[in-house]
This record gives sequence, structure tokens and C-alpha cells, in this order.
Amino acid sequence: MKKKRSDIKLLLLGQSESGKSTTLKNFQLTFAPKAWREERTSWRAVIQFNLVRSVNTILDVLSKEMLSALGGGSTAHLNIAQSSSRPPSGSWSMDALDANLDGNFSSDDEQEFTSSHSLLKLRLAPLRSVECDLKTFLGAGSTEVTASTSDISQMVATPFDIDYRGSAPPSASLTRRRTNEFAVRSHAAWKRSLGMHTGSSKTRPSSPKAGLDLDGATEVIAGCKDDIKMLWHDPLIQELLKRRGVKLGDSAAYYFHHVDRIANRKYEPSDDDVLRARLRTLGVQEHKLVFEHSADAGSTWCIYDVGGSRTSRAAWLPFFDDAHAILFLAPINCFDEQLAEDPRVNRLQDSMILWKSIVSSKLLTGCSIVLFLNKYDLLVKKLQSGVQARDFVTNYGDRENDAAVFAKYMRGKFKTLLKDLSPKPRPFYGFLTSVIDQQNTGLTLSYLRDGILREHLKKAEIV
Ligand SMILES: Nc1nc2c(ncn2[C@@H]2O[C@H](COP(=O)(O)OP(=O)(O)O)[C@@H](O)[C@H]2O)c(=O)[nH]1
Ligand SMILES: [Mg+2]
Repeated sequence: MKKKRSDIKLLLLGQSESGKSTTLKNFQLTFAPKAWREERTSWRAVIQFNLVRSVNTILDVLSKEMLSALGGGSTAHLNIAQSSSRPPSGSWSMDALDANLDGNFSSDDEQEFTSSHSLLKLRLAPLRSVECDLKTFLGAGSTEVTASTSDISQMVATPFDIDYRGSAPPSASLTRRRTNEFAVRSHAAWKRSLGMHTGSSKTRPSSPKAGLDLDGATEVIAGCKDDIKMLWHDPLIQELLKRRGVKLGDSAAYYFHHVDRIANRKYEPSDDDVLRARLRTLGVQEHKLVFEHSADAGSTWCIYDVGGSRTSRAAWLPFFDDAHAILFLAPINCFDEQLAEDPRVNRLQDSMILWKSIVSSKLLTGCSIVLFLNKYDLLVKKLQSGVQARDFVTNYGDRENDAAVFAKYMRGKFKTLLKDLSPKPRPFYGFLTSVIDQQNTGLTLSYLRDGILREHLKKAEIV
């Protein structure tokens, strides 16, 4: 029984930015708090990077707008017109923004740039090289996959879907070989190097990136604190971001709100700060979770966290044949957004295509599947801001434009798909989550862990 208990393999699946890595952090926070505390400081550079990138994106918007205002007349003023076409949300690229800024301007709603905006731009300019340094330090995960960096014609939603046509599924040895090809160690080079910086690791960094001056970056960010606050709280800039539909990422507002703490020479990330941090997952990352308390102390689970963009999904397949459970994350707030890697595809539709493929997979017949309809907090905000679900979701009809009603409707859709498409009957476990909420997520994960263990033991005919 003990052996079986130390054997669980859990796959975290879902599209990019659905909250997989954040869920993994919650597993660590809930079940291995000591190990989590040791790792927490190493997230500092990622958080700084997230903040600095948002500042620079705003500065880009400001620069273009000031330039365009200058080009349109002799005075540096801003004519903000309601855009007729919003840029695709969820995109970090400036391409959509460029297209939007080239649009027509009306003479209504005129607001003036002042010399303080030019000064802000100047004083925040050192953050450009800070972003570059942190990017170099953090590696490829600091760059998001976008349509311009991927070949749309080669992309499919479920590249792991294979039709065996009656032949046997791939052998264990094949899948193992492929496992080695795709899996990367959980403690990536940047974490080890950061560990040394923060004194939490005894190993010397092997990466040359560790030579980067992170203390210098911290110093520059701290020096920019007041200007960052001024930039964020400037009503003209807020209006500009809103009117242009600029999307800064789900955690930008949170980090700006806490800038006094973060842009500080002695900054130490809190648990919540780390849960908000965004770093793209590369390939498939294996994490050994060693339970630290309760009756399970010492037992381990292998949790596989995967890259979720369409370009990364082929790497999932080798992990299917011996997975015990899948935790599938579908962000429920993005019914009106498009995939960053393919702006032709609606994000909620993409989640459903993925879900269909996972629940109908023969390879996963014996696997427990759990659904997190995630980012519920952002769904509440979006619907309250006036976005109408029925404009984007066919068949939503005259139902109330309310988060609870919408979530119940979507949960029903996912449940029906599981019931209709599973090769053998399996129970449906569907939760509404906001995985940045550590307390509620911790409770859900504890419940889930017990359920998965029970099912696993039942299947092993031990109980
Ligand atoms: N507000 C909010 N943000 C979330 C939620 N889940 C994830 N995020 C944020 O969304 C971003 C992407 O999450 P991440 O876990 O990296 O997604 P992954 O690509 O699926 O691993 C991170 O900045 C998270 O902090 C949520 O439920 N609510
Ligand atoms: Mg991830």
C-alpha cells in the first residue's frame, strides 16, 4: 500500500496561460511548505521581470502615441478615439497595437501630453536594459509564443491525437525514450543560479547567465519606484490603455498595486507574489512533490507541468500511458479572447477541443480526469465590466450575464462532453477555481488528493 501511494503520476494539462504552473505552485505550497519556502526567493527575478515588462509595454504605447500625436499636428496632444477594432486580447505583441494606432482619430476627447510624460519616459528608460538582462537570465521561458514566432499552417490543436487503427499503442520503451527527449529537470538553471544569489542553495551555478548583475537590476528598479507609480496612476495613460485595448497580462495590475514592496532593494516575494508570477513553461517539466505532513509524510507524487501552446502539445503524448490522473485547466474567463499563437482561434473553443480529445483518448481510459474551470475571479470582473457572454458563445441565448450562471452553463458543457466521449464510463469532477487564491485552492487540492488516492488504490485492488 505504501509503495502504491508513493507512485502517483499526475499530469497538468490545458492551453497556455490556463494556470497549470500556478496550480503546481499551489501543490507545493499546500503539501510541501518547507521546500516551497526555500524556493520562494528564487522567483524574485521573474516577478521583477513581469513588472518591468509591463512598464516597458506601457512606455511603448506612450511613445507611439506621442509620436503619432506629433505627426498629426504641431502640438503634442493626444486624440483618443474609441477603436473600432480591438486588438486580440491575450496577445503580448505590439503588432495589433500598431494596426490600431494607425487607425482614424476623431477630434473629440482631446487630451494633452505634458512635459511630465516625456520626463517619465526618460527617467524610466534604464528599465529597457533591465528587461533585457532579466530576459537573458531567465532564458526562453521569458518570451511568450505568438503568431509571429510560430508557423500557423503547421499548428494543430491536438498533435498528440493519433489513430492507432487497431494496432497496439506505442511501447513503453518508445515512450520512455521520448520522455527523456522532452522532459527537463524541474530546477532549471535560472533557479539554481538564483538560489546562489539569494543564499538558499549550496550548489554553484553552472550557467554563465549567473554572472548577470541581478543586484544591479534590483537597484535600478528600486530607483524607478516613484516613476513607475506615477506612470501607472496617470489618468491619461490609464485611459490610453483602456481605449487601445492594451493587454498587460493577468498579474500586471497586482504587481503595480504592490510596487512599493516590489521595487525595493530588500524585496522578498510573498506567497501571493509568486502565485502571480508568469514564466512560460518549456517542454514538460517533472516535479517530485514530497509530502511533508499528515499521514502521507514522505510519500511522493510526480507532477508533470507542460507547455500549453499548440506548438508544445506534441510533447504531451509520451506521458499519457502511465499517468494516473490528469488535472485539466480551462480558463473560463477567456470566452472573448484568441490564442496568442493563432489569433484565428477562440481560446474557450480551443479548451473544448483539447478537452474532447483528452476525455476520448483510449490511452487515457484508466486515468482519472479532473477539470478546473479556472480564472473565475477574472470572469466575474469581465462580466461586471459589461462584456456580454452571449456575443461570443453561441447558444448562450438569453441566460443572465452573470459569472455563476455562465460557469454553471460551461460546466454542464464540459460534463456532457466527458460523459458522451469517454471510452468507458468515468465520473466527472469539475471545480470552479481561481488558483491565485491559495486558501481555497489548498482545500480543493486536499480534497482532490484524497479522491485520486482512493481511486488509485481501488484500481490497484488494495481497498
Ligand atoms: N487572476 C488570476 N490569475 C491567474 C489565475 N490562474 C493563473 N493566473 C495567472 O495567469 C498567468 C498564467 O498562469 P500560468 O500558471 O503560468 O499558466 P500556464 O501557462 O497554464 O502554466 C500567471 O500570471 C498566473 O498568476 C486565476 O485563477 N486568476
Ligand atoms: Mg506553465
